[in-house]
Parts: sequence; structure tokens; C-alpha cells
Amino acid sequence: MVAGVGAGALALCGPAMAQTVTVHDVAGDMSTGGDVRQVRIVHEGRVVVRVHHKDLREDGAEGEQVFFDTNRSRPGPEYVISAGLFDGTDYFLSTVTRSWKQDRRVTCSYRAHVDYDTETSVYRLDRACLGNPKQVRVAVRTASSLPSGVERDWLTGYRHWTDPVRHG
Ligand SMILES: [Ca+2]
Ligand SMILES: [Ca+2]
Repeated sequence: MVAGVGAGALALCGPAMAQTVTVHDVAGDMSTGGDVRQVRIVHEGRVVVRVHHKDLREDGAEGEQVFFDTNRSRPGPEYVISAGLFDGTDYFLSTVTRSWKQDRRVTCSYRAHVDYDTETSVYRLDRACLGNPKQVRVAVRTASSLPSGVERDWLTGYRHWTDPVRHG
């Protein structure tokens, strides 16, 4: 009986409230190298977001934004990391306006890293950067400025959120 109750409680915590969430996206959304293929979020001592791309290039012209929703009662994201995906670019964390625009820079401990061998960009944030949330979900967008206009690729769709990732 006790084992049965335990299994039921575990099932309630299921994939929608995991400490790790992996989301896949189709290939071919962008003609340049920023195409998002997969995003993995781990919410433990830090929040780590790992984005897998297709054909990521050191000499590309792509940028990426990872939006964080830490407060479901306020519409939209509370924070965003904006980063270049080409060699030598910068990155920074900001608060976000209700129209998903960067607002104020946040001073805290976080890092962004691009690995061209594995075609991944990785973002590591102290939980304090995001206000120590119980759970977090993310939306990911890459963009590339071309002579013909701006190309974008959102993870699974425009302003789509992943499932929430509970703090483990
Ligand atoms: Ca894609
Ligand atoms: Ca929110």
C-alpha cells in the first residue's frame, strides 16, 4: 500500500514539473547557422540552458535570446539573456518589459559559452539571478540579419514556452 501511494505521488510530479526538460525543434528554419534543434534545461544549484544548433559558425552573424518565466502571475518573461553566437561577442542578462523587450541590466553571477565543435550555446545562471524561483520555463529565439531581412527561429514556435522546470 505504502509503495503504491509513493508511486502515485511521483507520477503527480511527472515530466511537466521535472528538474530537467529537453525540447526538440525542427531543422531548416533558418538558412544561416542559428537554427535551433534542441534545448535542455537543468534547474539544480544553478539554472543551465543548453541550446543545440545546426551549422553554428564562428564567423556567423547570429544572435540568441533565452527568455525566462519565473512568475506565472505576471504575463510574459521576467528575464532575458541576449548573446551573440559568433566568436568574440558579448552577452548580458536583463529584466524584460511586458512587450518582451530588454529593460534593465541585472548584476549577478552568470556565464554564456559557445562551443563550435558541438554547435551548442550554454547559459549558466545562479538561481539568485532569477530571484530564486521555485520553477522556471524558457523560450528561445535566434535571429540573423540578412540583406533580405531578419531571419528568426523560435524553439517550437513564436514565444512558445517549455514545460516548467522545478528546482531540484
Ligand atoms: Ca529550428
Ligand atoms: Ca511571467
